[in-house]
Amino acid sequence: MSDAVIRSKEGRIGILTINNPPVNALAAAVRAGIKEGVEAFGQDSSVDAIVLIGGGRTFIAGADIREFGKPPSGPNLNDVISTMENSPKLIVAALHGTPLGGGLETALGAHYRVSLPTTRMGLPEVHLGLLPGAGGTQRLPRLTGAKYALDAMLSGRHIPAPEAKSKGIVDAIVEGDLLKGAIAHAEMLLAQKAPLRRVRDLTVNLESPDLFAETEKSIARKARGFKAPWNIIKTVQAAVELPFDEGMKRERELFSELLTSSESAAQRYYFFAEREAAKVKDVPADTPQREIKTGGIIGAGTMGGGIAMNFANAGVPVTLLETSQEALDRGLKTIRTNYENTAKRGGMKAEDVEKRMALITPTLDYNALKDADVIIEAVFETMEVKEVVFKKLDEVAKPGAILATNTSGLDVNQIASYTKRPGDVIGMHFFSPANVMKLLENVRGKATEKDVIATVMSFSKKIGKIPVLVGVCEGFVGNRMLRMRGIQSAYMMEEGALPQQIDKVVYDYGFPMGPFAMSDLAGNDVGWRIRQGKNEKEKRNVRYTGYVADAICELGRFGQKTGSGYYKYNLPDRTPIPDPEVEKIIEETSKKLGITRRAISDQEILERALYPMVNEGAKILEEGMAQRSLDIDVIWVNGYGWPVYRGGPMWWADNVVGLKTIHDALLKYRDASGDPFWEPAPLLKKLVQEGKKFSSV
Ligand code: TC6
Repeated sequence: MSDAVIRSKEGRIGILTINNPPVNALAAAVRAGIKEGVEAFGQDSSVDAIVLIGGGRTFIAGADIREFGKPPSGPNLNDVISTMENSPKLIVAALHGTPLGGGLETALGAHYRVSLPTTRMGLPEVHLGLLPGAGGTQRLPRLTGAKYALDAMLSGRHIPAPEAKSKGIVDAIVEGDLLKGAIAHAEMLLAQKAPLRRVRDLTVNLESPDLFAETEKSIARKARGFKAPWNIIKTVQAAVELPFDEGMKRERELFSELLTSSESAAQRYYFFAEREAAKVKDVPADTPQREIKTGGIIGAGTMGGGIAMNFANAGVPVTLLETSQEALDRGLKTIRTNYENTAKRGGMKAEDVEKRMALITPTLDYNALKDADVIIEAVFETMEVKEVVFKKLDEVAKPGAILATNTSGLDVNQIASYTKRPGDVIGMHFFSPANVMKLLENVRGKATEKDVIATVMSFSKKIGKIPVLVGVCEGFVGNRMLRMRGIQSAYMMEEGALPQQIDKVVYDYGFPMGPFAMSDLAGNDVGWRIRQGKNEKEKRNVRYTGYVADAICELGRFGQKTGSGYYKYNLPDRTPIPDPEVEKIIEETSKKLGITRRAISDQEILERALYPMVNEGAKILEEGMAQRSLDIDVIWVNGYGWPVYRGGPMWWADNVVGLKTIHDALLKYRDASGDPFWEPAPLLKKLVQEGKKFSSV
């Protein structure tokens, strides 16, 4: 008997308690323990029924994701579940915490299920590029009908217990002690001589004959590039059309197809990458943290307002400072409108709008920040302004307060030097819109104290962000790499490609949009104004990428907001429409630069757009600006829409393209152009020579 599943008895009820912290994942020992336990109690004449329950914080939260792709060992989960379903003793699964994936599938193998009111269950395999491969696709539709099951599996969402009860996924909700409740439920069923109800014996209700065609149509956009959603639809179709055992066979085939796909490998990698990114190598998990009970934000513009919403959403009171009443009123009005719109869409309760607004205290007085535990500056992006703000903060903030800058590009060390407490200063680079975007690049300065880092990383999670720690360098990690794509996109346009061709290649790769559509969305005037600030000498010193962009801006084509940019727009429709006028501007620019335009293949576009980003990622890694290659991937997937089924730039380079291919392509472009831009990063060269991957660094 293994320790992973503990057997005990309470009267005539046999109890199997799963004991595999932290989340009772279905490791081989757990599978074996359940199977053996069910068999043993099955033959034990002193046992009339069995309760299966999780020890610790949750019932089984799924298969052990780390075991996927490794040679199988121990009984397979389907055997375990069949053993339960065919047990001569009645089995009740007692669910608390998050019974997910294989966990819920195991519970569906029990004859009955009870849960706590707080339990949240689901089949989230779709997020790992998989489908529920232990009968979930066949059993859930038998309990809930095809339509509901399909939605649950395609969304992967966590279903709250009351909803699960109303759909027949659980039979009863018990208050108080779950084990006691489950035992009482089992005894009641025994007293009623309730049948051993096997979910496999139920029939599936198909609500509409068009369900599958309609579902395929409705997910087409969101599921673009992913494999799992399409296979999930096929499995539910099999549940409707085939007998149970054949449906199970079909599920297995479609599951195996996903398990061996690079999409699922990428998504499984990413699951752990996101969790790993929150950990800092030289800041141990037990580093004491500073307490954050209240916050302060300087600047009620788009950024500051969005950041304030994060605090309020997490229930942390925050003081919002502006320099004029007008700006303050404007900022608060935007926040209120955002909340009201969310409430209208059903994203929050109407009464919560006031509750959240009440957590935000507006002020024009720096002294109002004196009690704040963390203060985030989100003011205009010039060093002069930051200097004034941080000197002032140094005067008013209480000792030990964390002083953060939301700068997206200025030197955090210099900002810290304006205070007498540089150890308390850190960068918190939110992405716009800050109330929506999950990524948070936390920027560690030379002097930033470890407890400040530990506090900010965990506070980031508290306010719903996915934090990644980066170092001080121009553009930090995300924007520094993005620049590489921007440079090559501009050159390719001058050499012969049109915005729509480049955008299509990037979109087809899996990004939500290409670089030019993105620029039109963000506003082309932002970069233009920065370029105008540079003098001619500066322009000549760097390789200038703004010739077409400048010409476009000079015509007032600032992007979507002006109805035209690299594309035309028939507002309010935001679909980009290729514009012959832009084509003319581009052709004239090429002529002026003495470039003979040529056809550029889609493959060249892809390589020139993405390989330089990987090369820059290598430099970032080598300089220690990111801790690990996975941190870079998390930044790109969360902040810039790199398709998660490609794992992020570094995983894609490591596992799909191969570092040698990228290295050789960089040399090819370097030799063809004579441009040192293409020189492979020393780390990339070294890894290629040693036959290693970025993930080994
Ligand atoms: C499946 O079941 C397929 C079946 C088909 C069979 C043929 N495996 O997220 P947290 C670790 S697919 C291994 O920080 P939370 C996690 O890495 C699976 N490890 O905590 C972390 O480790 P660390 C379907 C796992 O409270 C620690 O546990 N199931 C697994 O915020 C704590 O995790 C899922 O997709 C796992 N399955 O959230 C569920 N799960 O401390 C995936 C977690 O060393 N899991 N770990 O960093 C989750 O959604 C969440 O972890 C949670 C807990 C809601 C269970």
